[in-house]
Amino acid sequence: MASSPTVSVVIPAMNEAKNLPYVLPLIPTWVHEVILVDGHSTDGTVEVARQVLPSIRFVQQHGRGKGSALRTGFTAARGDIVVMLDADGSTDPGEIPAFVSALEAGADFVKGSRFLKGGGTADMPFYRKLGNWSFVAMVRLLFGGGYTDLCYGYNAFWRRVLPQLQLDGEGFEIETMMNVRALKAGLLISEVPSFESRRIYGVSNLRTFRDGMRVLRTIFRERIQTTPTAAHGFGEELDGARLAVIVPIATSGRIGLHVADAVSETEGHALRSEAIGSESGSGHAEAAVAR
Ligand SMILES: Nc1nc2c(ncn2[C@@H]2O[C@H](COP(=O)(O)OP(=O)(O)OP(=O)(O)O)[C@@H](O)[C@H]2O)c(=O)[nH]1
Ligand SMILES: [Mg+2]
Repeated sequence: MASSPTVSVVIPAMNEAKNLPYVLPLIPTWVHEVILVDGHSTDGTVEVARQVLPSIRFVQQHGRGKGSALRTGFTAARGDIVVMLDADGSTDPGEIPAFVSALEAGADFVKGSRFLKGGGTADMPFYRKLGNWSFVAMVRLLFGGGYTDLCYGYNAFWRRVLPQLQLDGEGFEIETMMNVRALKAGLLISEVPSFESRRIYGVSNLRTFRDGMRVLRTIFRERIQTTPTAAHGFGEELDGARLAVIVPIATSGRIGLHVADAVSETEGHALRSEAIGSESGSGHAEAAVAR
């Protein structure tokens, strides 16, 4: 029997000392390594993290911004699978098995969606929802794929696909860049429902207008630029971009995956699903692909 893939969890953190004690203990113990990318914190983030999770690895980010931090963490990661997690309590480590199962079920790249049935958010004022919805619509129009969410920091992927993403973003546009480049590279992408909680303590580092403009510029730049490492020629595959729709369900105490027609709460958009694998009951997963 093939051994289980190893999993690296990458956490960008800038002054999150008060939040980490609520986040780190929830990370499943089978995770191979947890990497905290410190953004020059001055509140004891590193000391608290070491106290709460002695096995944690630290890396000092190169450059500034969440994008730079994540890229530093990805370079340091050694696992087969990389999962991105926020340090502020917004993303639930309890959802990690759903992301990993979707990758094991055949996806190359898995993105959390707050707008799939079963997902949600308590951390998005109306104006941010409006911005995100506009960007989602733009990405659908320009790149296909049928995403239901875009500017959300809960993603996971096989580390082997990193070279195809060629990430170079520095700030909060990094998630948009990953999501769009995954489409451009012709990766098999899954969305899993995810719930975003409010950050527990502290204030957001995101500035809505400034960072919204960075996202907008990224979308347009990605439309104009070709990605040299794309698995398929840019343009020809965009309409047929493969989006898997996978909904986690509990199967006799284990996380399983169940094929479902996903309905975006935002637009009532139904994605056609078609089973590509079915080994539930053996602890494996099923995946559905909308083409
Ligand atoms: N290392 C590092 N981490 C960062 C940087 N900017 C943000 N982060 C971390 O990235 C994660 C997300 O950033 P937030 O400031 O919570 O942004 P947000 O989630 O869009 O905003 P809220 O919804 O208000 O929480 C958190 O864990 C931050 O600590 C940075 O420049 N360096
Ligand atoms: Mg946050």
